[in-house]
Amino acid sequence: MSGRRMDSRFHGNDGTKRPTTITCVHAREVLDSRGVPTVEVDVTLASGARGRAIVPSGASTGRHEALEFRDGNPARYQGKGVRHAVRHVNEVLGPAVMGVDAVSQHVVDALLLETDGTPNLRRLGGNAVLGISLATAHAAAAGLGLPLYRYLGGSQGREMPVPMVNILSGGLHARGIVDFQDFLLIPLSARSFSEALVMVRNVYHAMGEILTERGASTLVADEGGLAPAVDESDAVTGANEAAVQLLVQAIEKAGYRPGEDAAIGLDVAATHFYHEGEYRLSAENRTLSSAEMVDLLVRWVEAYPIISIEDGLAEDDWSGWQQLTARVGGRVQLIGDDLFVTNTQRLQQGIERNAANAVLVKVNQVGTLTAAVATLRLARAHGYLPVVSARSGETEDATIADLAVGTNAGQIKIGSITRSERLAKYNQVLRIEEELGAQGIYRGREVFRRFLDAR
Ligand code: 2PG
Ligand code: MG
Repeated sequence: MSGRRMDSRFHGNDGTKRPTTITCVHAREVLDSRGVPTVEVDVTLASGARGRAIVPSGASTGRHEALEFRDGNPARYQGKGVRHAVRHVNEVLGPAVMGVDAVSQHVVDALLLETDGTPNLRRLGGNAVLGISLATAHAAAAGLGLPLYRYLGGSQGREMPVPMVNILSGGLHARGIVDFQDFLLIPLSARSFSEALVMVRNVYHAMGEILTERGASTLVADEGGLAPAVDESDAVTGANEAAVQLLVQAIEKAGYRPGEDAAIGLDVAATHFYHEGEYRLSAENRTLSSAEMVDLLVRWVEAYPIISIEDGLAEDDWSGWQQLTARVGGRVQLIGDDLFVTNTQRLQQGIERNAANAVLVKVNQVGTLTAAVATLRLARAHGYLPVVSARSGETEDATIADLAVGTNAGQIKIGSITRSERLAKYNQVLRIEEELGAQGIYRGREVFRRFLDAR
């Protein structure tokens, strides 16, 4: 081991064993909500305190994300095993952080990045790196006897996020019935997180009734959203717009005023139907240019109570993003997911080019907690709104609930309100809400004030 590494390892530390010194790092292969292997890591400290984290996994991934290391052996989990990533934790990355003080998250994360040595973590795997990074934070919090949100945010971290919740699912999460991926409910009039969940549940239930009345399926997709075959004949312009109309109906049926009590968010996830410079809407059998895609979204913003659009354009269609931002960025939250991949450099490019005005924060896109928080801070410093997000492949790990509260992110996107890998996070926010009581805050519609005032 190099002298330089020894220095950075004990940075801010006298080299002696503290109660919060990392003494054991152990990974294993477990399964996620799609039955796909993923990495679970346990980090143990000198005091015996332990932290555990399980790494999530996306389906609609961005090209610029940290690499997820998969075994590639077709005889086992169709090549998706993570035994190599587990070995990288147990034999390479774990030893690299052994003896480091777990409360020095940035030191641990810097060592992990340095040990991998590649920009997108392709050598040892973003999944291996992230497992240690998150488990270290859990261990440090446990070692100090603090809840994770408090460890991450101190006494200032106390804002319950507004949930944006998947009601209807399409795209890669629902086998392509509609092209757009998420049709989300954003409760505006709720006064607390728990009240917001009541609204979500009422709308979800109303949607189920509408679909049942129509004889449509109420089966759910990867994130628990309803995934009916939308009847194209219902809509002026096709299946994707029909889904938006259905969501407006469900809001009304639940007794809420669309745009007042609850608004609509979309995750178009456009990267996944962008081929050779064109947007292919296969559910509608048509192809749009970038300018036509922008026109479609602008028209929808005018016709429907949509206040948030994620990945309305593809990950490298910068000029499309700039056009959309120029036209509706004052009125609508425009979130870069595949566009920014939680990466400060990509976000910096977006800031310089006036592309988007919000960023999705997904820890596994970037590989370390430190890097994800840096992106969140950069966003905030430039007036971009951060939205902490789960992946479509999830587990019982609820780290993002604490992350959202601890960083006062203001918004969280977890999927729908069914399926326990989603509820693990919602329920954790409910626990934190209870624990903080009167100290907790919930801004509700205030989060979207600048967009709502401009409409
Ligand atoms: C997204 C996420 C979560 P995935 O696109 O925002 O909805 O999906 O994890 O498949 O990238
Ligand atoms: Mg997305």
